[in-house]
Amino acid sequence: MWTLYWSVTILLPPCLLMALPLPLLRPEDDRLEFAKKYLESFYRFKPNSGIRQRRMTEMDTFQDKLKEMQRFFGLQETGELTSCTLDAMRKPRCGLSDVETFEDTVKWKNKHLTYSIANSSPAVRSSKVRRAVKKAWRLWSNFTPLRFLQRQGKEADIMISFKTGDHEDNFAFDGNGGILAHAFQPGDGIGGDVHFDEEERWTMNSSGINLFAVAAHEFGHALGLPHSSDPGAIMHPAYNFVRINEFGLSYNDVQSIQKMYGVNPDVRAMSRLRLPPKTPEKCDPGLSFDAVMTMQQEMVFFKDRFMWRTHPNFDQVGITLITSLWSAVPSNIDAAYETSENTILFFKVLGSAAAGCLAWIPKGPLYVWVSQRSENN
Ligand SMILES: [Ca+2]
Ligand SMILES: [Ca+2]
Ligand SMILES: [Zn+2]
Ligand SMILES: [Zn+2]
Repeated sequence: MWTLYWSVTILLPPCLLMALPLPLLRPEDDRLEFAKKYLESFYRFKPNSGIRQRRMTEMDTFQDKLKEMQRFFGLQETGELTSCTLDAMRKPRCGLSDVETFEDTVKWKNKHLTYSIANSSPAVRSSKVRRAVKKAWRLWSNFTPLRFLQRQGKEADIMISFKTGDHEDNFAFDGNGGILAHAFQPGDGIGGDVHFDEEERWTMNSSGINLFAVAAHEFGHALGLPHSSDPGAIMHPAYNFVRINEFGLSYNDVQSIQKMYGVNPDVRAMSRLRLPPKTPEKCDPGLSFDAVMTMQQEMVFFKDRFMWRTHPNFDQVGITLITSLWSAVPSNIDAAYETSENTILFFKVLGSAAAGCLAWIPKGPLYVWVSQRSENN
């Protein structure tokens, strides 16, 4: 089946080669099968199916690919299928590969691009889709000379649509969860087009899958950007939308898009924008931390919405979002502490703006967020 699909994709123009058919991830797959399919889909892992003698080689490659994935997601590069790794793999995400190289030259020649919204999903009204799409384009036009104009009908550079299952682009959707959307690099025809999985629970808030957040990411691909391993970037492949007031292009996104298209010539508009947040770097001599705690054998360092986890057995320290482990914990915490009952307390000084929490206890001048440490975290 894999070979058959290959024979189809090689007929496509080079800009579409990223749209390789993906093996569908299914919840009933066992852990190893699931991980193999994930790495096949997003890290170009090629299993040697059915050849027992090659099993060792396959597992070596599997381990290498697993490490590559772990590095990309800021996890400890164990090469083993830890529960953290599986959790990261099970997160809803973009359907494009994380190792696909995008050519800088594959970009739009025009600065004025047109888009058309072909349909809506049963979960959201079309007026809301229009609003989310417009807002997502604005994120990119704010920092670049690109301008986006909505058109009716099929005569547009970027066709936006909701699709289900196999929709004849070799890039089938997988129902609720898993892959949320995909997009094609700039070009003629299907180039630049954006497809959303119609079966997701699309919302305009943080209760399901936020359409604006996914659109913003996919539009980055439609403009020619690849995935970023920076967990703070919109171009990070995993869905991690939590708070709408913190959602915007990161420094990394802005740098990448301006490298391709230049800066917004409207200096006044640019000056009104908030500076895109930079993801902290662990070797920055000016770096300070919001909080530090021990968690079993690990030390966890917190800064803004990010954290680093150090383990005595691993030299490499990756950066991840705090919300990738504790979705309810806000940014810029003031202290964190693991109690003896496997409970972690997060403290934040009262008066700081924070929306949503798992359970908070007003305690004197502090809010305390309580989180249960799950097994193997
Ligand atoms: Ca899906
Ligand atoms: Ca197109
Ligand atoms: Zn993507
Ligand atoms: Zn598609």
